Parts: sequence; structure tokens; C-alpha cells
Amino acid sequence: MSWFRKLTDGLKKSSSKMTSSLTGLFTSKKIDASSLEELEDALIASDIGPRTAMAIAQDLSKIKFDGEPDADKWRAALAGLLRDKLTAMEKPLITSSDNKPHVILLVGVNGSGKTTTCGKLARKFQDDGKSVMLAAGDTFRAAATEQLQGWGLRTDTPVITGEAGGDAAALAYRAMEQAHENGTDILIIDTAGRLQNRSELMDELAKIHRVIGKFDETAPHDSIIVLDGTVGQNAIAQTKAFQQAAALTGMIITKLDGSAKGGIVIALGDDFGLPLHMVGVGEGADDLQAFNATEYAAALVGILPEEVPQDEADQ
Ligand SMILES: Nc1nc2c(ncn2[C@@H]2O[C@H](COP(=O)(O)OP(=O)(O)OP(=O)(O)O)[C@@H](O)[C@H]2O)c(=O)[nH]1
Ligand SMILES: [Mg+2]
Repeated sequence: MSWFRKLTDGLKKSSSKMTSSLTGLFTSKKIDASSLEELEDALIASDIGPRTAMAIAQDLSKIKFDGEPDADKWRAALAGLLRDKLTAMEKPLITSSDNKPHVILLVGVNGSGKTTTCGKLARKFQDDGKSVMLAAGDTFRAAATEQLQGWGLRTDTPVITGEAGGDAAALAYRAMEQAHENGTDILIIDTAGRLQNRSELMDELAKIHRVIGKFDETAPHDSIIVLDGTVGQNAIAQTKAFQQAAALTGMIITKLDGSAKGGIVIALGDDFGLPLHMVGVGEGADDLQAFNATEYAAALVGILPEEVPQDEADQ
């Protein structure tokens, strides 16, 4: 199945939520006050924040169409507005060979998809001809190390492990030394999931960050929060807390397959201005891809990327 098809299938719940209550609206020629409200509600229901939902609904109501608007034209126009909101977040995860190694730290709450994403990223970078090492920085659970080792086997990537219950920051440091010695291009560090309101765990994260910086003051080069795409607005609170503890540089959103809250991406972009490097729509190694604003906007309203208008003149 093509990537776009996976993305569209994955976002089906979000897109039907966003567009089903709009069928009536989309067949009318212009938007009146009550249909405007209906549109706002539909956008909010898919977890686009209220402020942005209002702005998008307003903008949509002002669009002048060439000829009679129909459902398809409304849909395409909405996708164009969503795309405009998302473009600033589009920034691929680029590693630099000046960094020896380039260090990527993955953080986030329990079960958000960090370990899986470590494995998927290892596969991606290797496909690009880069050498990768993984560090099992989740020292809380023995099973977590085994899980990462599983990805190591599957992707043929060395995994640096420590003792269960050991110091995660010390392990991260050791992994950096090892990767440096081996001349490895990229080191990806997994961390234990933690709830953002557990301050001692957030302090531990800050420590990992500090200790990595002792080996190379420019590291970690990417400090990425992995967010579960099904949690909706809670992702905002998570990002806020992790931004303080881990000086975030970007985001990855997983589990968008089956999420009814795909609009959260827009709310996150508005609130933080962090790049969204990749989105995940499944558990397989190839189910994580670079975020593309046009594709995402198209999938959110259930049209093809080429149907998204380039600009207003296109309408
Ligand atoms: N459907 C779907 N499942 C995913 C995706 N990414 C990860 N998962 C699944 O989500 C579950 C949790 O993923 P993990 O990678 O273990 O999450 P984690 O953040 O490492 O969890 P902790 O280490 O417990 O904090 C696993 O069953 C994964 O297979 C995705 O994009 N889509
Ligand atoms: Mg994990």
C-alpha cells in the first residue's frame, strides 16, 4: 500500500469527523452564521484548537469561488487552508556528518511509541547509507531493553545496554563514547516513558540532557518528543512539560492510524512552532515517514494531494 493511502486510511476517523457534519454546509453556496458555527465545531472535534478552528472557519467563509461552489470545492478550499497552517512545521530530520556521532534523544510519556520509533528511525537512516547505534536508555524495565534489542536484531543495529535500574545518564554517556570510537554516524537514545507531572522523572531527563552535553556540548543534536496521536489536546500539556526538561527541538507523532484527533497536529504547530519531523501510521518499520503538509491536509479532508489548491487564485 502506498504511503499516502496508509495516511488517508489512518486518518479516516479524523476526516469523517471533520467533513461529515459539513455535508449540508458543503453543498450550499455560501456560509451563514449557523453553518459557520457548525464548521468550527467540526474542526474543534478533530482537536484543532478553538482559536485556530475559528480562524480557519472565518477564512473559509471569505473564499470567493470561480463559479458555483460545490462539496468538492469547499473540501479542497478547506484542505488549502489547513495546508497553509501546516507548512511551517514541515522539516525533515536531517543529521550532520560534522557530529561524531549525531545524537538523537527521544522522550515522551509512557507508551507514546518511543522505542518503536527508535527502531523505525534506525531502519530509515541505514537505508540512507548511514551507520546507526541504539542506546537502551530505558533502564527502568528489563523488557524495555529487550524490546529495543529486538529492533536492533531486526534492523541489524548495535544496541548499547545497561543494567536494569542503572543510571540512564551514565548509559547515554557510555553509548556516546562507544559510537564516537566506532565512528558511528548516528546515535539514537531511547528513554523511559514518564508522566509530565512526575518532577523527579523530569529532572532525570534534564540530567540525561546535561550529561550528553558533557561529551559534546552541541549534543543532543535533536531532542524529540514522541507523541501519541490519539491523545488529542493532552499532547499540548505533554509538550509544554517536556520542552522545559529536555529543550525540545522537534516532534514525532505516532499512532495517527485510528486516531480521530488528527487535527491536533495543527494545534501543536500553533502553540509551539516546533518542527514535526515525522508521522507514524502503524507498527511496521516502514510505517513512519517524513511529515508533508500537503499530504497531511489532503488526508485530513479525504482528498488527493494534487487536489489541494496551491493558493487562492487556484480556487
Ligand atoms: N497503531 C500504531 N501503533 C504504534 C505506532 N507506534 C507505536 N505503536 C505501538 O504502540 C505501543 C507502544 O509503543 P512503544 O514504542 O513501546 O512505546 P514507548 O513510548 O517506548 O513506551 P514506554 O517505553 O512504555 O514508555 C506498541 O505496541 C507499538 O507497536 C503507530 O504509529 N501506530
Ligand atoms: Mg519504550
